Amino acid sequence: MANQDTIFGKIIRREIPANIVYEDDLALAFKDVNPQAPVHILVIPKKPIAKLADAESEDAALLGHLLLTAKRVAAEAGLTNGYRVVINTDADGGQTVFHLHLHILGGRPMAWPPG
Ligand code: DGP
Repeated sequence: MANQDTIFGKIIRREIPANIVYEDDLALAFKDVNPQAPVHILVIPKKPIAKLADAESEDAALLGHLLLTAKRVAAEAGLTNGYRVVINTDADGGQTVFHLHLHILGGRPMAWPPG
């Protein structure tokens, strides 16, 4: 599973379009095609880690970079009143695309607990 291609791999390679808001050597951020909040952006590693449960110790710096990228992207999106960062992991987590991604959700108050 870890190295299987997904729709997000195609977005990284520009094989399908996406509304990209940030990119560097390690990460890409783009607007979710099915937004669940006024701001809904996905942050993904370029490395094709399928899910959080597949991350290894060697990915520690990359995982930190993804969180800092989420912070940066949220600030650039103007989310000064806060936001939520979500990682859905595997079947019970509700993951549908098996390329690790962080959801940044903002622009409205978030409910708790999530569904
Ligand atoms: P998850 O359930 O955590 O695996 O969320 C996957 C998200 O990916 C979901 O919110 C919809 C989004 N998504 C799926 N396909 C595409 C696509 O082709 N383009 C974009 N921008 N987002 C997509």
